[in-house]
Amino acid sequence: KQTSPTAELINYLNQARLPERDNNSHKTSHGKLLCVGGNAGTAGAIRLTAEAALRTGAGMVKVYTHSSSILPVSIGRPELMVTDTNLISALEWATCVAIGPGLGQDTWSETTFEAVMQYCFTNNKSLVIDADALNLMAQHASSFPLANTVITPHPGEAARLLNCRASDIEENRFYAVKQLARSYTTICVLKGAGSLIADNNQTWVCTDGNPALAVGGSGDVLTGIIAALIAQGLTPQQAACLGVILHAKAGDIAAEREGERGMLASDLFAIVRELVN
Ligand code: NPW
Ligand code: AMP
Ligand code: MG
Repeated sequence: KQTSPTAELINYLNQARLPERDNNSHKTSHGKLLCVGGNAGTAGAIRLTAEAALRTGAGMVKVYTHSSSILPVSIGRPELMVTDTNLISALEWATCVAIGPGLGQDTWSETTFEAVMQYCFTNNKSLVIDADALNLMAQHASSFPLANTVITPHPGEAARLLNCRASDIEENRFYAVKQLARSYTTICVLKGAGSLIADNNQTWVCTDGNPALAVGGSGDVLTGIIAALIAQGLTPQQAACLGVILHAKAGDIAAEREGERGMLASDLFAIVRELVN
């Protein structure tokens, strides 16, 4: 009997399931996640990341965002803590950090990015790097030796990191993901149909997922899922693999129930919640 690539990935993950919840656990037992991003106009991106993290089981989620995004990030989701000040104390508080969704690339973005990268590398804090943080990283690569991190580029972002065209990435996906994992010493998720996950030694492929996921905000949700898994105690490698599967399977269930067209990234939340329980 032939096993599918995703089945192989799930087999590998047998040891990496989310731990049972201790009856005596409390909110901080399940991880404190800081999500950084959401510049003016793209508050929705970091809201999607933060809400996905709550639905994946993170105990507490705080968002550090642009002052103009405080209201759009918090409205209708009072469970989120939201701030535009005291970035360092928020970093000290967190067990894991996710940076990039809606971060933008202006002066505020640069200052925020540099402070987060500096703090996380000095203190070896777990970090998930996505979206505009990857674009900023492409401009600063050598100054930030990565460790304890997951990067989640789509082919456009991967092309910026490897200084080539997105079409080059698409033609050589296995080569590109290995190259990114090696040159940045990190776990790399190369997104797109048939997402790839690589560390320094191995590459996994996820054949679940479908074009329902090809919609704005979908990748921002994936970032929140992976970061919440790290916050709950999985290693970056386990979280990247399990997070990609959860996201893809949630997309498949959403498409099966209501079709591939018209799915919202936020439709994934309730399904992810079913899958993690
Ligand atoms: P083209 O032109 O299609 O051929 P960008 P972004 C190329 C935030 N968001 N998948 C593509 O090529 C994000 O978090 C905010 C995707 C194009 O040139 C970021 O912070 C939302 N792209 C910010 O917006 C919801 C592919 O890459 C370029 C590709 C910008 O992120 C939406 C696009 O990448 C969004 O998440 C592929 N398979 N292959 C919100 N609600 O606030 C090639 N490309 O320019 O980094 O734009 O991904 O939208
Ligand atoms: P982003 O471009 O950052 O919003 O990320 C898009 C997310 O949707 C990634 O997790 C992709 O792997 C996923 N995705 C996009 N298009 C497809 C597709 N055609 N099939 C499967 N997954 C997809
Ligand atoms: Mg994205």
